[in-house]
Amino acid sequence: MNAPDDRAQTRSVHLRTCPLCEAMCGLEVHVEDRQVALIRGDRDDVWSRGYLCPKGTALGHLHHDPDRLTVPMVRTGDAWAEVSWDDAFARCEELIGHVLATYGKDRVTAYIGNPTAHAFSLGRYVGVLVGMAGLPSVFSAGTIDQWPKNVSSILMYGGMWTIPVPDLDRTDHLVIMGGNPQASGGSLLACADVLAKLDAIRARGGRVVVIDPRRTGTADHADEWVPIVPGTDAAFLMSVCQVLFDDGLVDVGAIAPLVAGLDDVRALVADWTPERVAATCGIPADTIRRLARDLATAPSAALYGRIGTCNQEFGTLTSWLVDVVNVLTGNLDRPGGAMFAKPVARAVSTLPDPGFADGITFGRWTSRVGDIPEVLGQVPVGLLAEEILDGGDRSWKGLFTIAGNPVISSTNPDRLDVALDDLECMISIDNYLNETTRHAHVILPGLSALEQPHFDDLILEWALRSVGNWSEPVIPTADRRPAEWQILTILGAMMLGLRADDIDVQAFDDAYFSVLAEAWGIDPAIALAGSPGVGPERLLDLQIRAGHFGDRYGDRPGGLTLQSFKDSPHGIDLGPLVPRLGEVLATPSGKLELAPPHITADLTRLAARLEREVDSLLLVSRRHLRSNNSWMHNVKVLVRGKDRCTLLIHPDDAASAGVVDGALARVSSANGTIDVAVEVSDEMMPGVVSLPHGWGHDLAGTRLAVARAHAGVNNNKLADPWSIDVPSNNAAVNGIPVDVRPV
Ligand SMILES: Nc1nc2c(c(=O)[nH]1)N[C@H]1C(S)=C(S)[C@@H](COP(=O)(O)OP(=O)(O)OC[C@H]3O[C@@H](n4cnc5c(=O)[nH]c(N)nc54)[C@H](O)[C@@H]3O)O[C@H]1N2
Ligand SMILES: Nc1nc2c(c(=O)[nH]1)N[C@H]1C(S)=C(S)[C@@H](COP(=O)(O)OP(=O)(O)OC[C@H]3O[C@@H](n4cnc5c(=O)[nH]c(N)nc54)[C@H](O)[C@@H]3O)O[C@H]1N2
Ligand code: SF4
Ligand SMILES: [Mo]
Repeated sequence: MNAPDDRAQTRSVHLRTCPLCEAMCGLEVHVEDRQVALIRGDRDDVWSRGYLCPKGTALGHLHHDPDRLTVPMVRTGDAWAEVSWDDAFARCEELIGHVLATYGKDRVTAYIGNPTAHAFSLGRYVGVLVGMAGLPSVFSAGTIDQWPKNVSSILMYGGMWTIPVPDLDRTDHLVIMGGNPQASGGSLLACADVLAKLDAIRARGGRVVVIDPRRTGTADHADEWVPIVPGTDAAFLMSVCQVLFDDGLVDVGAIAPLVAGLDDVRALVADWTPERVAATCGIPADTIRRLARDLATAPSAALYGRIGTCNQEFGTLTSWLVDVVNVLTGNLDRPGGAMFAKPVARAVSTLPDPGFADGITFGRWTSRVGDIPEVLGQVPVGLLAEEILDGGDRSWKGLFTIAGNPVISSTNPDRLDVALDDLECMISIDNYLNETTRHAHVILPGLSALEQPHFDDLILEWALRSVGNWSEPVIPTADRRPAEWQILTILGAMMLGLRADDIDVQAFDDAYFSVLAEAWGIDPAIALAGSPGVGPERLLDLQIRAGHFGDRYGDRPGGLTLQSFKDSPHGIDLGPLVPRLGEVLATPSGKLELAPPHITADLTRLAARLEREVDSLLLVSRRHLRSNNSWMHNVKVLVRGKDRCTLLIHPDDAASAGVVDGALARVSSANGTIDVAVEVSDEMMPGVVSLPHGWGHDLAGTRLAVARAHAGVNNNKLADPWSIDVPSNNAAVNGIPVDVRPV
């Protein structure tokens, strides 16, 4: 757009997709003299129609944050120096050269953080660093997030990102378990303004149910809130399936010829009656029966589970059962049910893993400490600290962190805080000197969101519609700083033993581009000739042209190219979800595997849970609309107002514990103790308390002035790093037994 408006000659208005969450809101960014003057929703955006949240308006504050790094930082002892890019890369070369010569590349790993999935250049190129460097394995925020869903998806459908999304626009009945889109904006469910969709379901006569230990802001938009004991969702869903079979309500519908394992499921759930699980889940048996029947008898229904169903003891079983229920009730792959998105561009991260060519296997190697079998190439993120400190002659000596802050976000934070100082080469690609990057030898900052183009990648795999939106940079960088894709390529090449001066970024990029073209069935020579340039923008052209709606470089005349999106500044909408299970299935059998043995084997562990008495309070996590994991607490407008890092507790529990609203409570688990302000509220079910994650900014040596003044406490100090969902290696940070008492 870039049209000057009438208020000031120097004011320009730019359209830009917000990269902060999966809602992908279209924004209008007003800029005056290189300063963001105003951000508001773009009412003509084909996807978000003007919707935005307070974080979207913070993009300007993030860009102008005086604490945001814009030049590389090199640490010597406790002293940081701002250096030139040449000097920073020279130091990286020295550090990498040292670990390679002394230990070899098998002692180098990476931690990949959440913004990677949202960033234009990071998301498309993080695999370049990992692949070129030949890292033996990596850690990521994924194992304290959605790994269980990745496991159930790859085993059921053949792709770890083949994740069905609830068709909010057409469903008659929606059940949300362990997700709070009022705060999160929706997750593994890309939709702008989920709450409006919930209101619309009810307005057209449908029903919305929220199953959560907390009566959330989302529950306020539902017909019914069903409190559940944390970590017992799988037991609940087993009994839902039992009712469906017992009542003769199972009808898989049109996908029946594609489904394998229905009889196995019938046998597995047979003795999971509602009466058997009711006390454990805290849900009466007749309520379970009613919820099951409602799902089966609604004209269409979708069951949706998110992080509360993943970051827990039985994450994989629950993630699997959510899909099983959608299948049994005939709601998988039909309008109004749970469907697979048809993205406008191919996602780099959905390429099949060559390691699974002969079938999907886990446990190909085990963790360097504790012998935990890998799952989808990762072991629990909480073990990173242990593997640095106690890995013996296999301990990690080199670490890249890429847009991640595990000292706050991961379990085992105190040990990690110590462990990172043991590294001989730690290089962070990050925009802040924070709790994690303060341990780095070098920090290489990326561009701010407003300095780079944007077009989502992975998130489009679970978007409610087939849409795409191209954003030009809003405030191009004044200096010639490398973008993150260049940084990743250079570091990858250094891991190959190349010297900074000898690295030909274009040549590596041509090679990467060609590999992807080939994988998507396009002749690399034709693609290279048809998409000139370099980097993620060129790659995006390939992703679009090789995709479902693309022109395939002339083979499909009239198909889309990147230029199509550049010509449509408010985005292109290619319609709602369409049934496409047959097209997405990539399992070895070619069928939807309804009862994967890797998952069902875990039912013995679940059965044992029914025998376990719980007599302490259980701690769960929560999010807030004005916060984003650990890294946006440095934005003044977002943290002002009342303290958000509080312990939510039911009035009865507060009375028994002797704690009062506003006063400090001491919360202890088997792993740690923190002191935190109490917020008494009947929005918590009795027996469960809640803390947000992402806080604890009081550590020395960071450059986060605002966050430090609103430090809060780190709830992950209470988590046990060895407490995991076994089939996925995902952290079980929901359902931690804690003791609460006055300070
Ligand atoms: N107890 C508990 N713990 C949790 C969770 C929970 O629910 N409960 N949730 C988990 C979840 S779902 C996640 S995803 C993880 C998040 O875990 P992380 O990804 O490790 O943490 P973030 O706070 O997202 O850290 C993001 C980092 O990226 C940097 N950054 C931001 N934007 C950019 C960019 O554009 N480029 C670069 N190079 N750097 C950037 C920030 O400065 C920050 O250092 O936390 C997990 N931890
Ligand atoms: N504003 C904001 N938006 C965000 C983020 C953020 O930090 N802030 N983070 C982003 C990221 S990285 C992610 S992964 C998504 C997550 O998106 P969501 O999954 O929507 O995350 P939450 O808002 O934490 O909601 C999780 C809910 O699970 C409930 N819960 C906890 N344990 C259990 C359990 O055992 N069973 C059940 N049924 N419920 C349980 C909690 O009470 C909470 O209401 O949000 C993304 N969006
Ligand atoms: S909901 Fe907020 S944070 Fe998420 S994309 Fe929209 S404006 Fe950005
Ligand atoms: Mo996440």
